[in-house]
Amino acid sequence: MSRASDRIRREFIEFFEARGHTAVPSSPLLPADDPTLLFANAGMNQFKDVFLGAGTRPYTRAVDTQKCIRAGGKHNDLEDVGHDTVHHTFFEMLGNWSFGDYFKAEAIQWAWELLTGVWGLPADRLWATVFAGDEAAGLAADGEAAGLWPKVTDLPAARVLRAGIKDNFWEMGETGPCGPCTEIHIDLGDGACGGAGHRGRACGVNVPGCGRFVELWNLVFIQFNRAEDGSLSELPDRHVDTGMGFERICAVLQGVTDNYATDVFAPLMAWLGERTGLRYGARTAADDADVARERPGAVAPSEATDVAFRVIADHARACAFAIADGVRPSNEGRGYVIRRILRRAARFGRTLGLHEPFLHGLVPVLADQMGEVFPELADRQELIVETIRGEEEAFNKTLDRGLELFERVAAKAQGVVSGDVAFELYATYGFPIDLTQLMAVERGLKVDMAGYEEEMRRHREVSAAGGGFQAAAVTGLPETDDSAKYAPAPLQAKVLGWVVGEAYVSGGRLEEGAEAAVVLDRTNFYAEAGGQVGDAGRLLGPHGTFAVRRARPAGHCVLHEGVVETGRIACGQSVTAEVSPRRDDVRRNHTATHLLNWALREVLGEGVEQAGSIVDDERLRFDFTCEKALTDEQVAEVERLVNERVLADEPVVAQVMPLAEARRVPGVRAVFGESYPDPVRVIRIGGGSAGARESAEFCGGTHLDRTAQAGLFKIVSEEAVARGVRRIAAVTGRAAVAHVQRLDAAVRAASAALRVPPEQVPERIAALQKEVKKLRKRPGAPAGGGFRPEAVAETDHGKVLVGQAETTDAAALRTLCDVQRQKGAAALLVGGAEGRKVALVAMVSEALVGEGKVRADEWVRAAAEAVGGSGGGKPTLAQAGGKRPGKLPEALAAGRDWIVERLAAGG
Ligand code: ALA
Repeated sequence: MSRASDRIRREFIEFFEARGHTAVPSSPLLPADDPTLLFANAGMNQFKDVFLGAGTRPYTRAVDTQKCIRAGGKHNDLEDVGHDTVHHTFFEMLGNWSFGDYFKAEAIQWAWELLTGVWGLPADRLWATVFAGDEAAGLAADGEAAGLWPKVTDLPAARVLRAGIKDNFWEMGETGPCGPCTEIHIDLGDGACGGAGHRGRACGVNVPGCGRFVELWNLVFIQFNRAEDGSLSELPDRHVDTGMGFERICAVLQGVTDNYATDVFAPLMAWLGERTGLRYGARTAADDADVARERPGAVAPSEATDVAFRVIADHARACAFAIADGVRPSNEGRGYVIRRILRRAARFGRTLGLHEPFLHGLVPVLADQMGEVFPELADRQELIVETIRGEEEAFNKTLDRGLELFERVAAKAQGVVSGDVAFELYATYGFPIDLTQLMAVERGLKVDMAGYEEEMRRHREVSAAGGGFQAAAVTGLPETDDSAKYAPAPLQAKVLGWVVGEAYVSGGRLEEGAEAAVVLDRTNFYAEAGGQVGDAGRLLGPHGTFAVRRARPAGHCVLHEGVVETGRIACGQSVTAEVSPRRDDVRRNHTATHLLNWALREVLGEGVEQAGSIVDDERLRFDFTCEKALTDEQVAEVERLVNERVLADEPVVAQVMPLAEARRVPGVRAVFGESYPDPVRVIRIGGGSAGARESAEFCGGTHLDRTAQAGLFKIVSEEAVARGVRRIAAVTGRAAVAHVQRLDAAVRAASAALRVPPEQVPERIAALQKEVKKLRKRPGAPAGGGFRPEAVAETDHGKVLVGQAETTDAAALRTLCDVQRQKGAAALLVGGAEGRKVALVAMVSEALVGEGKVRADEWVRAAAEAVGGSGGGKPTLAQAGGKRPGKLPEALAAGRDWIVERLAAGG
């Protein structure tokens, strides 16, 4: 009898639970605190610290199913997906672990028992492999495992094969825990590989491309750690780490050779089939004829449509699970992996005749199917749908034109697609390079990758140069010794030359008033990097001074941009380089940024990822992933936590250490996708201070010596910048004092005008508002005459407005919408509260709806949630009611955030 996948998963877990294992949940796909890893790629990731002896768990045996993505890094299956029937970017890995508890004998015996005893796989079709050793690497053969197989199972010694380091020595990545492994393979019989193996080769265990002998389960005996320099060291203990591809074991137990033909994929394939009129795996002549008869002009089933079915189903899962765990499509790091996968899926949609965004439609199917095992899918379904839809819509705008360009080029190409076409597809049409490569391969073409890289490099230089001096275009710049940049004491340096316009000049002099970017042999100025503004200051020469507005890098050269203030500056002169004390304000803000990053995680959880930051002398700005606006309480708590650590006057220590060691600092943060130098600089705040977790970040910036130097930390704003990304702006030190003084002055002025103590200002204003409302209601008062909505965004079609009105009469609210539309507004959200009633009306102009980003009905619903209501209507006009009049301001704020995010997304 064929076993359903849910049952297979459950039986695996229960089997090991019955043998003393604790069932643990999958870790998120975003590996917490492991900057060496792109995505979780094996069950053991979450236990890496235990293997390394750096962490412990309350149990010594564990079992789980782990969400994995292998689409980059050491383990990357992206290119194979779709073209065969056994690879996935996203998959589940079933695993059992021993942490210094049982070892090889039990691991082997139990695996055998589950496969043959519980699941009834025929013993005579199973094979095992063990590690044959590797002399060059100084690794001995695993004679122990070889001897155990025939002893603890009924597998004859003749079916225990030896294999080398590539197949039987498992490593998680370039570094980390590793060890020899023993694998279990199954012989699926002649038919599974067309009887002849792959490319004319005989079938066999570990023969690449052979579909007859399939690896089922990998039992790894973790004994070593691989260091950054490639060396292996023995771990303090010996552990077991096993991994079995869930989709593959489902295929075997369901009697199919195609993972995509199991019930794991069936709901997705069915949905796609319904949507396209095609059927997965139905490439028979009869089917072809049927489709052609029923749907003239329809795509006919073919090898290509089957590939497309597989790619889309796989990619939909990868995107949905990654987004559920906090990844947002972007142009960097993990976000770009997901964007690439999503765009590939969109393109394969065309193969099935899908021209409208469709991928998001698979999310509810998936959530329905797997939401019980992975509740995050069900809980975040709406966000996943919206994120995918936004991405699809954006790419859809350029996809067809890109495909046309490619077709035109491919038709004429002589074996190669040129680098500039690949670059144009990337830069103008949003085609990830791997997608272009894939399309080229399908046509028997290659992409000129060197040419593409060259275009890319040129483009980067031009855009990096940005405003100011076109430094990137300047050649012949000398290197600057910037080793004194963290010690801002005045420094003696020599003027080597300067950049004026696009030329580097290394002789002569600059007269008073001349603008230039001076180059010194050495400098104590911090050149703009990592979001931190470059230093300002002065260069004092024997015959004049040069005012430095800011220091910027140009490769290994530091440019001191500014103007000759007095006298003149000459090449070869010795000058005293003085950094402006402005740097102290920058340091305050930078250290506070690290504390903020730490506090956000304390308050919002580990899912918070840094999404950008800017630090200068006036303020700090920190972007991070978060689905919802922070509540006032959360903002206050973050502020309080940061100030606590300021008051604790903790030391801030900069440590330069080998990259491998730095990655092991507990809780260390790094921005993924960024490449870090080795050795790397780590900023650690408050290590060992009572109760507080250490903040540790890879960072090259300038920091305080102790946290108390930051002074007061005050959050100024919290807002949305893009879908799923929030921004906090904050001030410290002098700026914080000035900010508080401004607020204080405003409250005092209000208090004086209202003639009440400051604490009573809000109350007094509420009373006045009530009074005004009463007056307005008197006969003769103009209806809505005082309605002044706030402009919250500007679009090509006019302003987007949000405002509160003095009525809950829907007709009156609609009239307000009409009036604003006639005045040229593109959208208006208006709400009113009276007694126990709340009403909201949203209007979006036809033209803005046409852009596909916002609809009035969605808008009004997003707002109405806060007042405990819901509503509906048309894309251009919709209304909602609610039960909590006191929450109207919150509803309007939610409406504002919603539309600002929507308009910002997918651009
Ligand atoms: N960690 C081993 C693997 O991923 C079990 O194959």
